[in-house]
Amino acid sequence: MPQATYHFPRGFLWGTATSSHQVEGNNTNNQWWKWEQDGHTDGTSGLACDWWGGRWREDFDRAAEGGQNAHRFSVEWSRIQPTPDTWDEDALERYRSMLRGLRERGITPMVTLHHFTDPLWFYEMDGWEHDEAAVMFEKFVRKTVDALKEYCSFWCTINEPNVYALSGYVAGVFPTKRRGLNIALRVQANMLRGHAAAYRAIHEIQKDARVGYALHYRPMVAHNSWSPLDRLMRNIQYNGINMAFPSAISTGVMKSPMGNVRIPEAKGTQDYLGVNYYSVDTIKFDITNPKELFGKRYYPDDSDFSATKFIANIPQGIFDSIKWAVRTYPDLPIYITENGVEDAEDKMRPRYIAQHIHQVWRAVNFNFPVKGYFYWSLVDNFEWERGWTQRFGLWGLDVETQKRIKRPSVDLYAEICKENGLSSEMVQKYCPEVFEKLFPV
Ligand code: IFM
Repeated sequence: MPQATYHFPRGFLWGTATSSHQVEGNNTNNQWWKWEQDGHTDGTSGLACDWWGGRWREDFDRAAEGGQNAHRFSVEWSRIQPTPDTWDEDALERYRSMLRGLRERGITPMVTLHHFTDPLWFYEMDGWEHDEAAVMFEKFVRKTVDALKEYCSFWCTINEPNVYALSGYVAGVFPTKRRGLNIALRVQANMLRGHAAAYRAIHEIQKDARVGYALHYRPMVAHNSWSPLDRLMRNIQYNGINMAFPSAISTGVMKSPMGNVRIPEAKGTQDYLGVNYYSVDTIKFDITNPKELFGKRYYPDDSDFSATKFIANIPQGIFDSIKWAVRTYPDLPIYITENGVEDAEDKMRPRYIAQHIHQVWRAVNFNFPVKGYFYWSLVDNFEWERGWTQRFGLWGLDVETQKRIKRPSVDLYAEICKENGLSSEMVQKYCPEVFEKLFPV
């Protein structure tokens, strides 16, 4: 049996990612809380992981003991700016303690400034549809970055703007008052303006800041590669889902199948690209699905499915995503800002982690500038419209008692982080079923 270790370059960041609403608890002043109370989600966030009550300390201990040297978390706009004209200095102080807490544990923080949640006052003003949305966001960003800059210089302006816009204004599963493709387009355009304004504001405040955003990137293949209709649908879906932000940051024009929007100020506004990768979609022409522009996205029946079939384990997709990023932005540092799987019983997670990290290693060995990997997530957290039905944590969470439950993946990921690599022994121990794939003779 071959013995080997796939090592990563010195200084590689190994971390986990979380977001405020999903872990803090009692985020009563944002639009998601209202959406939950109005019955749109599978359960409510409630106390979540009780980070606002102080349990971030024990979870950061877990991250540090697990050898992680980075953590990505988000700050909650609705806590920091509870009304348009007030700031909550205590909330900012709380985030400062969390950042200090990470630093004291030897963990480099990446702070996300917008991760799906908006203050209720902003939502009531129609949120990102509003003409002044970017200006309002920039005001919040300036205040927050100024308050936190002592402890953080690694910023992610907006998480998955494509998912935010499409899950809300097209699919209707995220909070919105209205729906429509034209509104989704407007919302993404305003988010881009907000991102660009934030990028410049952060650099004004902090010269050495590294600023980017996190793109949910979905590689896609046509159901039948010989079918012109499947290929057409694949291209429409691919461009509609993936390309709004990347096109505008490359050229200053946001391209989408629904139309192009000139946003010249967005050009060049990233110091790194954050890639959130989970799976690959297959696309087929479907005359009965006008809502998704006549395309149907699915996973093939013989996929290696996660517990609720939300994710198909397709490790090659993370390599392809990185390759796409390198071709689109040569030389730009890339961080895998999210990658993970929902798996309450931890049956698939060990192989999902090992296989994806193996593909990241392949990318690094092509000299692609991948600088870090953040597993989603450190501990089970509130999974938006799917509530608590999906468990992405390395650590499990008993929502009733707040007890953390150790899963085997905790130890696997800790061994990877501490070794700065993935070894044949680890794979043999935690996921022998993929040993021959990862270490062929
Ligand atoms: O939990 C989410 C996260 O908030 C954004 N990216 C995908 C994750 C898993 O669904």
